[in-house]
Amino acid sequence: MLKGKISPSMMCADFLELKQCIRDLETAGVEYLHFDIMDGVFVPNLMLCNEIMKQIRAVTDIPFDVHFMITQPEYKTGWFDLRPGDIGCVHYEATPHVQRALQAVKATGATAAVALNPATPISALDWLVDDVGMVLLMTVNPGYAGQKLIPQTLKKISDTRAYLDARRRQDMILEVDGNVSFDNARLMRAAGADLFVAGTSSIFTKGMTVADAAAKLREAIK
Ligand code: S6P
Ligand code: MG
Repeated sequence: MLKGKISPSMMCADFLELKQCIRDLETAGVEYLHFDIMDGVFVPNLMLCNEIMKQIRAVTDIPFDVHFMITQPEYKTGWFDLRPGDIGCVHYEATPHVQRALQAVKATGATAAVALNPATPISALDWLVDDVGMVLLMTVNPGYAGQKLIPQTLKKISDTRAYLDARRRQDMILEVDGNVSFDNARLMRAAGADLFVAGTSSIFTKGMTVADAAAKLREAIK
């Protein structure tokens, strides 16, 4: 099993205190910064953009974990500053040309990854499993922070881990995104997840410092 890692969701950060937030996340030793890119078409919301990523890149060395919730990603991932060490993740449901979109991500040197919505079957990976270094399982329907876990996604995590093990892909990162609370993170870890998107349910919990929340999440995913 890979080490449990944390990828804080930057759309949940306090935008007015972003620089300090990044310092706090660095001190907490988070492994990635998760950027949600939403186009208002694939998901019913608009969020984050390349400009904010550029500004953040200038002040930190933490690698980026970019989650594209956009249609036709095969034409658009190239607009973003993806680099070796980063992860670029496109949705299986967003295009009939998901393989081409993964190639576009790979061309940047970043790890190519595919995301599955809660209702998308694991068999969607059948002809992609050799093309990706990470699978992202949505544990809520994409579009918003602050939603409740879709309970059957817990079984989907363990089924996906078994699916990957059967294909000797123990090296595949299995990321989970959506209501990764301290309690849910523990269950997700037990089910086989190893990269945890941390939003309003954990690292950005109101009334808690990032340091305390990160330590509590670390404990849950060890
Ligand atoms: C949702 C998006 C996520 C959220 C994150 C929020 O479409 O992909 O990355 O930002 O899940 O976390 P939480 O703890 O508020 O559910
Ligand atoms: Mg996300």
